[in-house]
Amino acid sequence: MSAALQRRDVVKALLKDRGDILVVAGLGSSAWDCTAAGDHPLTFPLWGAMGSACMIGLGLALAQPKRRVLVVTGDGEMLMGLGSLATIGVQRSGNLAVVVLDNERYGETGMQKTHTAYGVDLAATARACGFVKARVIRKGTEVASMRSDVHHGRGPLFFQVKVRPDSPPLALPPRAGAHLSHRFREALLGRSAATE
Ligand SMILES: Cc1ncc(C[n+]2csc(CCOP(=O)(O)OP(=O)(O)O)c2C)c(N)n1
Repeated sequence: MSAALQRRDVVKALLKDRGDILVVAGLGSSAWDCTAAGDHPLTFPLWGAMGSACMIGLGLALAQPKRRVLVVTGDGEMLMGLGSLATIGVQRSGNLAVVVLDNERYGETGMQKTHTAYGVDLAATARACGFVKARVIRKGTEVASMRSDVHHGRGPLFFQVKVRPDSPPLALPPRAGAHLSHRFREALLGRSAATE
């Protein structure tokens, strides 16, 4: 395990000056990381639905082609929805980026090793599925160009960021699903459209 990056630093850098980008946060640690960077109405954190972060992101990207969409999720969550990479590759959504915070563990449930700890290469999988760029990020010096790609580059983009298997303090987003989806719709569509 050669991970040197700290997950909170990576997510904070990704979401700095985030503009109007739409963010889907995978369940557990990735959602806490996004909240620690600043709770935001245009962040939709999953409290469950393991394996569906990328598909929610793809749905948003297709429905909102003028907006950029970022999925921030864990390697366990990504592994559970691996087939979504093939669908994104087929759809070729230019406005979609996926960032996997790869601690090689199922952090929330006791730090059991995931398949990436045994060599499964998520970036290579994304590349084989047709993502236009798919890279493993290991160094702090690579984070700025990843951020630039996420905010400005043509997708679909995939970054597998090797992070330390640590557990920073909890930073919980609002819990109620109805509230989260309503505030997201209102921030995206405006008050009247959101209630239609
Ligand atoms: C379908 C389903 N299976 C199992 C769980 C239990 N669970 C919640 S979080 C989690 C681990 C998530 O691991 P990962 O995505 O790698 O996140 P991290 O290590 O960053 O916490 C698991 C297994 C769940 N919520 N849903």
